[in-house]
Amino acid sequence: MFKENLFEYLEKTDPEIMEAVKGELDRQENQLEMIASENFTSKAVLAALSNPMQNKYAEGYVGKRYYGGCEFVDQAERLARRRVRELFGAESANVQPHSGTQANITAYLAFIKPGDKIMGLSLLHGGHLSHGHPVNFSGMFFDVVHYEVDRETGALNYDTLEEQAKKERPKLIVSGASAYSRFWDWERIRKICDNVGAVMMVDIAHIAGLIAAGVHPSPIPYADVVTSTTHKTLRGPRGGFILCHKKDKKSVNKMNFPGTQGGPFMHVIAAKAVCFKEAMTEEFKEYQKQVVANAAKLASYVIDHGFEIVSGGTDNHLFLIDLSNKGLTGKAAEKALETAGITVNKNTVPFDEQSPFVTSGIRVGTPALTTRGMKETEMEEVGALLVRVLENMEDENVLAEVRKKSFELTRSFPIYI
Ligand code: DSN
Repeated sequence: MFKENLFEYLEKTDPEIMEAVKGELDRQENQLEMIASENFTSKAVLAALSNPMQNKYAEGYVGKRYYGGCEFVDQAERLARRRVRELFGAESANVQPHSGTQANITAYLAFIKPGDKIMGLSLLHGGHLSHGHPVNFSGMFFDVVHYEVDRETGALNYDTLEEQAKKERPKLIVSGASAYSRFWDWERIRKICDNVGAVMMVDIAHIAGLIAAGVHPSPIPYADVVTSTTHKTLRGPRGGFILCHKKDKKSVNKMNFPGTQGGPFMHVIAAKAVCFKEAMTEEFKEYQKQVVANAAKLASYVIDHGFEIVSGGTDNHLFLIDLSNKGLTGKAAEKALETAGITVNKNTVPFDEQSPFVTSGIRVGTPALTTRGMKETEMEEVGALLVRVLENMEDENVLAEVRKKSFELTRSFPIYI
């Protein structure tokens, strides 16, 4: 299509930016990436992201745009919508949200009004900023009550949730999380929503890939509206989407555009279509099974070596290590691990006594390492490196030695090169 390779062209025209791009590529290739929300897309997704649809304005929807020349972007958006509906078994889909938070803005406002009461999992207990945190639009626009995990088990207690919902009578209950390692009981949440007359909204951003592959229960048969990102376990471009029933399609579409967004990113929508197609394959199902198996293996390794995991284990792609019993902070652990070539993020643990800038925990995820082809054997190696750093955080020689080993491990599992 292009006479020249796009990266070679960028190198010639803007070497300074190309230097940053190469640096990032090397970082991704050479470090053990364990941030639970990150992944490595296929080359097909990357190619779709740099396609000339990026130049096109296409406010509106397929067949009903406010601009001419939309024949081919319509073709891409039609494919993306059809594929994501089929992938999740949903009646209707909107693939225009620029991100998960944008999808959430649209979903709230399509179903409830500013000032209405919502209930969401507290950020400090694994929820998300856009589930009602005071510094976020969701906390500013709505009257928010948060639910929390159980102090004893570190998992949700649905009886407590039901009691709270009966007392608070929210208009909408949002479930889903960014740092929760257990299955969700969607059927029970549906019953709670029905009992109190609340809209059931589910944000599956973290677990979308697992749900698509059938390794996590799907909320689709129960929820009124489901939001997601496309770039976490689903392994697509950065972006969002919304699934809903046919009867709500009009209000969701209207709230997305013109309600909360302008022109859709048509190149990203093309890349989302590529991702949805990839997610329908057997290979993708096997990948997601391996993500979960790897997380379980790694979690049991760190538990066996004396570390505490919130809720005692994991059903999905991530887990939280609670470092408080070791007298360590998440902030210091994140830094030491990065020096040793392992990327994680500090994370609050439920009932954390440290501030969100310091934290008592780290969040560990396996989607990216699994994309590289790593399996249980490598998880033992990664677990050993992780534990060695956490037990010797002040020892620069140990950090250098682990850095060498993590680099060697990455060499056997290249991503793009
Ligand atoms: N930033 C994402 C995560 O890391 O989970 C959530 O938006």
